[in-house]
Amino acid sequence: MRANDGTRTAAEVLIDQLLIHGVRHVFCVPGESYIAALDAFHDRDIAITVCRHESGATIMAETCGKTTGRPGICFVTRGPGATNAAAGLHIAQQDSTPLILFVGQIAREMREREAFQELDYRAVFGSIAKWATEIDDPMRIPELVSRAFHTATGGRPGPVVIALPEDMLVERIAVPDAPAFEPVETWPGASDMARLQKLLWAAERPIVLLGGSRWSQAACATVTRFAERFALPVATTFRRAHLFAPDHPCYAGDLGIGPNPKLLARIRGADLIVLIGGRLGEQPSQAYTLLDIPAPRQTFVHVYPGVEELGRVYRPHLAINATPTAFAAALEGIEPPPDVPWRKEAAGAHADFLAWTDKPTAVPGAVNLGEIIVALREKIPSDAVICNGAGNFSVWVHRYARYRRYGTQLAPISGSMGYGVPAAVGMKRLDPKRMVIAFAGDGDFLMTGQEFATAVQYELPVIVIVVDNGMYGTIRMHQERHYPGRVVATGLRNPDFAAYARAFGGYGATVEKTADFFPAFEAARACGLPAILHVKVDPEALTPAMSLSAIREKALAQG
Ligand SMILES: Cc1ncc(C[n+]2csc(CCOP(=O)(O)OP(=O)(O)O)c2C)c(N)n1
Ligand SMILES: [Mg+2]
Repeated sequence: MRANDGTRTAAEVLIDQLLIHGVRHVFCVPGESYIAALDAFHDRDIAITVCRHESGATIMAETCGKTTGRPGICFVTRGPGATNAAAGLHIAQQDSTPLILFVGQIAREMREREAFQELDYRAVFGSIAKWATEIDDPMRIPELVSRAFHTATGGRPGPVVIALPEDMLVERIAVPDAPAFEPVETWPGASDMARLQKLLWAAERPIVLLGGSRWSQAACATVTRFAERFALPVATTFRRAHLFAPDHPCYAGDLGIGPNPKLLARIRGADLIVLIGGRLGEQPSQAYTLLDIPAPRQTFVHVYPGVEELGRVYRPHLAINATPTAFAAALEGIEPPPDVPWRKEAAGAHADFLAWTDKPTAVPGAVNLGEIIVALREKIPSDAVICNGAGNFSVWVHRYARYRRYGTQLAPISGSMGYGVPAAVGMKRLDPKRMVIAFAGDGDFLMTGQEFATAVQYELPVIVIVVDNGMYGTIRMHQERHYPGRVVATGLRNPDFAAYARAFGGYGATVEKTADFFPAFEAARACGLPAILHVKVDPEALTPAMSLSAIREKALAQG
């Protein structure tokens, strides 16, 4: 509140800037270092979600950024709060998600003495954040917060860190607010689009790859129209499957971990690749083996919102510095050749995708995760959000789940375990009407599973499916491949996850065979509580294609 003399505390000025920039949700773990900022939330119309760990809080904020395209906001305390938050910051960096992390900081007069929990945030987060700063002069809060919103969302989005000295936050100041920010769109030039049309007219086997952030429902719809008009096969890159409808006859599949070999062959055999929005990092590029570096054999068109990425690894024949949203709109202005020579390619690519994903493979044990996920397709609404963390269980999720709309997939491009539960909680907090499901491994779940308490606290009925194989399966798989039979530090002795759910005040059920899954799922859905379904899978079922023993035997046979 402004006093009669027109002053507010610096903390109030700060929170007013958030309101002006459109913030409606904030995620935090409280700390005495920013108690004045917490107080300023008291009379302001922003929903605060108090979390159990800063990694959960930053992941929830990251989810907010991923879903809305506007910075997710997180507040944590100095030192240990900030280092705990590093998990979410790194995800925001690798996933190109706008995020602003506010960190309480020691009082200005104590700096450089290594006061209690003192850290130099510029130094600590300098290589993770797009920008890390500290606000010394409260009069500059409107300027620096405005810059943070522009920096987090501009070009390739990412995280910004702002440290707030606690004595600065309580100063009283009279300062005008900044105007609301708008994310900056970068538009392709007319000559870019003319060159793209020319390349398409000269192509025989083109393919489109979609990835990255800065998309929207409208941009996805426009790219779909483009694919239809040009009869182009369209694949999505690692954990960005929600950018193109899986049932569409142009959809060629997911270029992630363990992709369809036919999709890889199709990309290798293409003569024109149009990559829109993505970076083609280590996972989609199959450890940088898919395209030649620096000069791909195929004609390579790269459309990307951040200019520094264009030519960083792959030298494009045509580089277009544009946001996917702006580029998609410009696609309406180009025309397909009179007779599309590759017309049959899209249908073939889609048939390959269906053959790869329609029916689950057989796996050892009484639970077939593939069968569960395939059956789930028809049981959940088309706008249901499917979240997951990292681990081999996610290979089934990415292969068999159907992400039917933009924004229905929340998964860490960074491969950060522990993502699924806080992502689901953050998403449900943002949009309580949507069904939100999280898949987690047994290892993955316990990295951030305590945020289940946050789901209970805010009455958010997410459904968490814990896929328990009693091990850090991915690492065991690598062990069996490289050091067959030599098992070190990958076994896990797990709790009863259903009882864990009940202890928190949620719903819990154990699933020991495939047929038991749906009754448990329906009961979870009906009870209206946050739920955990503890799905016990056979450790032999290590991948959809190969059992644990088969991986070991193959490695032993190869010597
Ligand atoms: C935060 C984090 N720590 C460690 C890893 C390395 N890592 C990748 S997958 C994995 C095992 C995952 O185990 P689990 O969640 O049980 O899934 P599973 O592979 O068994 O299906 C580990 C340890 C990681 N990706 N992220
Ligand atoms: Mg596991």
